[in-house]
Amino acid sequence: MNDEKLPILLVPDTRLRQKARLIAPGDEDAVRALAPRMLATMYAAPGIGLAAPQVGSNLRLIVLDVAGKEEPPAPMILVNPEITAATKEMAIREEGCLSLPGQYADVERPARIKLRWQELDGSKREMEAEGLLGVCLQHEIDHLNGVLFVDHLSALKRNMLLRKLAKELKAKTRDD
Ligand code: K2U
Ligand code: ZN
Repeated sequence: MNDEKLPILLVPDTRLRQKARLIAPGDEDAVRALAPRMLATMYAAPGIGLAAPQVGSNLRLIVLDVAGKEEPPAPMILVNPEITAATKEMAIREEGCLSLPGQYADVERPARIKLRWQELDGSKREMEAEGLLGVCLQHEIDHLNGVLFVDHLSALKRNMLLRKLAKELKAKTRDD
């Protein structure tokens, strides 16, 4: 029950463009019910990250697991994650998004970030992140602010990618 998968919203669903709200005292039960389901949804996609808005929740909650296939799973649940610092140095990596299936593009982001968040029990945590973890965290926190990876592309590239996605989703619904 608790780890029943959830449907992942696809662009252009407007709920992907809303700013999620801070998790506050009283949200504990909702978060404890949602987090395992987000992890189950992420692993089934498969993905290495997922943000609550992608499953229709406006809570500032993200889950991720960047452990490789050979390593044991290392799931993380981050409540109210916040980037507190970012290097001027940038890094480019090809990104995808479970809400824009089949679309990929190179995205430039700060190479290293400082992050703070809360655990489910409310304890405050801080860490530095770079590489795939750093990109995944920035990608997921973007989702909490209604920002998608295509927003970091030139207008030309963004429009090409969104047109291609719309065409593919239309063809898919026609085939279904
Ligand atoms: O938020 C999401 O849509 C899940 C994203 C997270 C992500 C995007 C780009 C770079 C890192 C993480 C992905 O769809 S998860 C799929 C994936 C798997 C391995 C490497 C990159 C992306
Ligand atoms: Zn995404």
